[in-house]
Amino acid sequence: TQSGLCSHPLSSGLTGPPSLLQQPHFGGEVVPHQDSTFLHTEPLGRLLGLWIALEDATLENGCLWFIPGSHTSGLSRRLVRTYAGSKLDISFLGSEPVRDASLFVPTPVRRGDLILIHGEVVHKSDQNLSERSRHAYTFHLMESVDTVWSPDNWLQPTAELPFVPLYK
Ligand SMILES: O=C(O)CCC(=O)C(=O)O
Repeated sequence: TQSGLCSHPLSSGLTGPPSLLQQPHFGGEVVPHQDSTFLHTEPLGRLLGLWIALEDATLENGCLWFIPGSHTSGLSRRLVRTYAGSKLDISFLGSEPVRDASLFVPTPVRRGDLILIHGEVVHKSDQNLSERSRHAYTFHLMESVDTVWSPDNWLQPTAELPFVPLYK
């Protein structure tokens, strides 16, 4: 098998570092989502997120929350490229259902811990209202054998920024 590396939809831009910061007091929440909404593959099930805590992530400073088993319920929506004439834009196909808040299970971790995120599992993080920052480093792997990286994904590999094969 072969895996490829791609950057993260929630990172600070196409070329920005895939580091996620929840700043103290006003770190923004990350609303419930599935990563395959942003990084779609055909078939699904080929995407794995790696989320490495650079600082302790707690209930107070914005740890991740997951709905157990939600990776088996399909994909709610997709973010796709759209064109108005030659102008490139993005829009959602489908919509994120309102999720029962009681289904989410918190995943507090210590600095250095790694969380593996299935591409279809529903997850979120709450606003950081604490005194402590919460840095994480995240990126995604795709199993590339017999997988199509959807051509209408917002993120496309280029000659300058290709997806890096990890092994052959
Ligand atoms: O770090 C966060 O607060 C959210 C991260 C996330 O949703 C992701 O890595 O898919």
